[in-house]
Amino acid sequence: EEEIPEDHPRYQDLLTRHRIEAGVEKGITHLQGMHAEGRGSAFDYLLGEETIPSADDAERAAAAHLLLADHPVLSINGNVAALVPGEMVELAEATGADLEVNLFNRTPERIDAIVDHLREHGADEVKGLEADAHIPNLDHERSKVDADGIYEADVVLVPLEDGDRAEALDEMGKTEIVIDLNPLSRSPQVADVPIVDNIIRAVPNVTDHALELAGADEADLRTIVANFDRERALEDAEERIRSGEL
Ligand code: PTJ
Repeated sequence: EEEIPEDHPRYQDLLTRHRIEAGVEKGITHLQGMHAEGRGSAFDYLLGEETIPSADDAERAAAAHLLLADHPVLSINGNVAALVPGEMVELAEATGADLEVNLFNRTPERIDAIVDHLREHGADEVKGLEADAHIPNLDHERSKVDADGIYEADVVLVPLEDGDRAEALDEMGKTEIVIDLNPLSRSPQVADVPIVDNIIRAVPNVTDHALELAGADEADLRTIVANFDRERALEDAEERIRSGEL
């Protein structure tokens, strides 16, 4: 990371790419994670590589949902662990959420490597090792979750999630917060709160909102949740991408 000069015009993008490569080398990130990163990077370029106002609204609504939840869980996959491990730990602390490693391409080796990596970044307890429950309507390996984690959570944050799993979680009746740079992908389309922003910017911003809202009344948090318009958030992002205005 030291080798990239900070004033390079594509600094953040290069840093992101480098972190994904390091994640693959460390056994944390799946090779498919590099393709996912490439797609994300293209959408971020079209968005102007900044948090658009409707994404900031979504990030505030996400913070309110997490603070209102009885049992919020933040899901971690190989890309999330490589890109924002410490930031996810901070968000969990700010909102009282649990962290759960939940992989699309599940192997015991990657689960262990990611749990260790999160612990190195300050996590205390990390769920995902038990895998003693299943998300209904998904094939066996891809449905594994912890019974006292994602399975019983009322609010879940699933960044860079696969569309089938996002749909299945939605069908379970969970309040779903998705971070995904592609507003047309199925996961943000089924989310209660679609955050169309780079996870690198999104997670610290959700944490900032959560810290700012920590002392707010329940009624105020409920107002933030009720006023958030998911359709508009998706339309705004798509318009921005199609406009070609950078
Ligand atoms: O670690 P695993 O085994 O759980 O696998 C994780 C990946 C991401 C490989 C897996 O879930 C996958 O293949 O996902 P997809 O279907 O490629 O979807 C990833 C989505 O995340 C795409 O819509 C990308 O545009 C988006 N994306 C990629 N990088 C970022 C991003 N969104 C926000 N921030 C990013 N940095």
